[in-house]
Amino acid sequence: MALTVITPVIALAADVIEPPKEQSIANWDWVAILTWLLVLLVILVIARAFDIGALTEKITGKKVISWNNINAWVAIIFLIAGLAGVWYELVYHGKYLMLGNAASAHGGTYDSMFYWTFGFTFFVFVVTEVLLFYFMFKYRYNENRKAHYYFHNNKLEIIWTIVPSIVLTFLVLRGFTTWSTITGELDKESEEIEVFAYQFGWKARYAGDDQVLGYHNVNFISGTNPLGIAETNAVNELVAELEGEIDKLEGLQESEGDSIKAWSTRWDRMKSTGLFRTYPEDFKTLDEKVHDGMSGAYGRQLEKDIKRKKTALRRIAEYQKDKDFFNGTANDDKVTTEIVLVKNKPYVFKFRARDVIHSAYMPDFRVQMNCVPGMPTQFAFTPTMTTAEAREVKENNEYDYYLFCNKICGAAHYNMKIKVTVVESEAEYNTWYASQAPFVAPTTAETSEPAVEEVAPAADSTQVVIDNQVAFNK
Ligand SMILES: [Cu+2]
Repeated sequence: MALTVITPVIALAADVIEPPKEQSIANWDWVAILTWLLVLLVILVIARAFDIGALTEKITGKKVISWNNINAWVAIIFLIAGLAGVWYELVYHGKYLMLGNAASAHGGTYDSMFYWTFGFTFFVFVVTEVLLFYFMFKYRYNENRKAHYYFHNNKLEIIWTIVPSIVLTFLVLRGFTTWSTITGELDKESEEIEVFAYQFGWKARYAGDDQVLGYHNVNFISGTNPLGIAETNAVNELVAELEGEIDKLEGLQESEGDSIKAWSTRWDRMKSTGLFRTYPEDFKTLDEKVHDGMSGAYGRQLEKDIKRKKTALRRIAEYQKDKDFFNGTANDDKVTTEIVLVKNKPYVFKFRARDVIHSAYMPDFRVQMNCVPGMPTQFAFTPTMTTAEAREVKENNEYDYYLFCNKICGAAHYNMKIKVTVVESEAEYNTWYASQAPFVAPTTAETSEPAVEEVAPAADSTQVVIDNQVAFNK
């Protein structure tokens, strides 16, 4: 009886976790449907039996249904059904809980810690559940038995305080030592890779031939320099851009009165000619402009924007004074949209975030670290399994390692990932690495002859633009 109920319930639970493929009537699972109908029938028969029992009680005045016994047996059925559900979940969905073979040097210790914790808690879970339901069954109401009032027992108190304390101390100490080993002393050979999180994506930065990651600052972030790298040209470009924007905003500020007057005139015209009915959207926008202009909100916004941009300029200027900050180490850095690692080589990932807290999560390597704006974090590890080996183990030719975001950081959080590839040899890595462009293209002196010719006309045309600009300004 119990199994008839459990099987469809478990099947349903499995469907919720793994929705079945679309079905047509032809491939409906008739066995499942019949099982459900049978369950329904059994429930109806039981309900009917209770009705009859209640009626008999009424007529004869004798007790027919013992609710205490029924509740006691329901407890046992619940226990069996629950444990069967746990067993089913472990067998059929356990693979979603387990992460598969660890692909990093520290992964084994990490996993063993997980198994110990899971083993202990699972054992306690089963024992307490069995006792809970068994006692419900055994000590159900019995009119021939008097309840025993049991107030306190020091021995029991001591046992159930000390035993969990010892177990928890063991688990916590083990966690602490493991974490200390994983995050402890850095391998001197470790290669640094910066991982930059933003809504919604990741970028990686390799240190370049000089093996040194250049400085960075949040104030340097621009369209062409998303990581805010301290590189002279990029920052100068940003300064010019900001100055241009300030000029434009100040221009708008100067003509503020004229603008408001022009908007009002247009507003009046649209209203009087009835055009506001033909173009309701345009009129709505215009109406808002007039409103903001009259109330002073427009002027205040301009002032605020100018102030913000000037603050940015001032901050950048502070950093520009520090020559060491722009020491050129950033020039050969490579910003990539993929991470490539060499097997058995130690790495240290330096995490940064631009906007909100993200979390870098590489399940295969058993790595997770928060990426906090303004607070650099790091995680060092050594990959021990190449992507090709992982594909073999998982029997999946398309399997890839990924670094995911594991902190719900906004609407497109689910899509925030960057591919991580582990290659066997340094040579394979070098091929990929050479294909990635450095932040600053090598100067003409470093490149071959034809490149110089290509660059030359560009310089001329820039000069033409500047000449025109000068002529225009005159
Ligand atoms: Cu995120």
